[in-house]
Amino acid sequence: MLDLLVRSARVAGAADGGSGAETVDVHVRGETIVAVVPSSGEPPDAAEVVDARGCLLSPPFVEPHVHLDTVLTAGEPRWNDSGTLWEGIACWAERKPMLDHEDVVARAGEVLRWYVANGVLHVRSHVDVTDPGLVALGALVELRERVRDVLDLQLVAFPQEGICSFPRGAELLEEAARRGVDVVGAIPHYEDTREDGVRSLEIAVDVARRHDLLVDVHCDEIDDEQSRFVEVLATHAMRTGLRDRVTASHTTAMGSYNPAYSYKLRRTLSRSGVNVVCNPLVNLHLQGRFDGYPKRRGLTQVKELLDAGVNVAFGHDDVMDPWNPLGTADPVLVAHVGAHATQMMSPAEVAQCFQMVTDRAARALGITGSYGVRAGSPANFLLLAAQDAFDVVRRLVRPSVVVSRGRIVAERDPAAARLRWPGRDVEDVDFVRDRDAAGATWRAGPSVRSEGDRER
Ligand code: 17E
Ligand code: FE2
Repeated sequence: MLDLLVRSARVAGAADGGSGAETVDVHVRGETIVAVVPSSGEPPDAAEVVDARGCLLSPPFVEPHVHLDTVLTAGEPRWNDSGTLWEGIACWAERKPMLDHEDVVARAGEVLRWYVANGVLHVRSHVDVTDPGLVALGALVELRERVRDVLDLQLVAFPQEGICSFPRGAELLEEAARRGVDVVGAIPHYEDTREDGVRSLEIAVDVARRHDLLVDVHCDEIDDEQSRFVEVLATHAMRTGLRDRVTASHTTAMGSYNPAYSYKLRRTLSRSGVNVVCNPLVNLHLQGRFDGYPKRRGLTQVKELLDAGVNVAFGHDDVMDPWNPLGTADPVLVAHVGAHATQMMSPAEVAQCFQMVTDRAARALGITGSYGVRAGSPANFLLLAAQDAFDVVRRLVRPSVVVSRGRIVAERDPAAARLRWPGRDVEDVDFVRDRDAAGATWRAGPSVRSEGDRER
């Protein structure tokens, strides 16, 4: 007897592109996938049965970069009128003294519920440690435990106002490492001098090595073509052997580097093994704010980095805070906007954008060992009423069913628009472009049946 049986799902990224008629069944016992088998044949009994009706089966979405301590504070105590990173940091510095434990737990907990509803089961959150009381850190360390039965939360000790340029910055970073963060951060482009920026990276890498932690640096998030700390970080990653345990986040100055230096830097990055995280929603909005026209896009070189063999992921960065007043914690929107913003628009590139909020983001977090839909893995997966990854990104398809640790933790009905064209019958419009007859089943979305339950 299984605890959960998923029938007739199509596998994302299968050889047929996830659009063929071959379907699989997923067998779940407890919190673990015990088998993934072709749908032909009589399935075992199960306490709960989901008929996927040909929906796409995918591992969960992964959020590689968000600031949970700042979510839902937009406008408190004032709005970021200029829209710059700098005014955002100033607004946050005014909000920070008002933080208390319950305030942070409530706001971050709310947004984590949004993430789960959107199919995200792995989150890396930065948390500002340039606070003598480390209030947000205490709250998020507690929340990490409270949510563990549904999602994995990684915490980054993020020195928002600098390591060398903030009073006792290095001590606070060390204290955060002792209190149990997973990752150490830095912000070299914000330090007062270039030398302080270089020194801050030495300090962060040293803390990470001594405490056996990962590294994720807000690196060169500025439109200054002379901000060149990524090469320093990548070289540390190479020489210390930390390699893919290191992530360079934002790296927006790469959008302003000249071609000769860009070429050199991409070579350094690909040799170093570091991951790069691009946050298209937020950096499209924050960067270029000091430009007239022509105005820079202010994003890192996503397409070129991928071509150079660098692992790149897409993050959301902010949800309703001083750096982004909008946001619903939605990785599908991030992939959709990311495709436009980085000109990743061929069919293969759009599918790659889906990878950047799933597999590639999992790689950046260093969780590939337990990530993926296969026998022996934790039973964490999604059903998407879509033809394939391209279709998810194009039509902004959100998961119909979210399974975490073998339990259904979120459901949603596939939305349909109803057209009442004069002189015609009323018809549903789902924006699907017909490619195969098999589409008819997945368009209806999955149906869920529990023992003693009626069909929904
Ligand atoms: N802090 C920072 O330095 N950069 C950002 N993009 C955010 C916070 C959101
Ligand atoms: Fe960030």
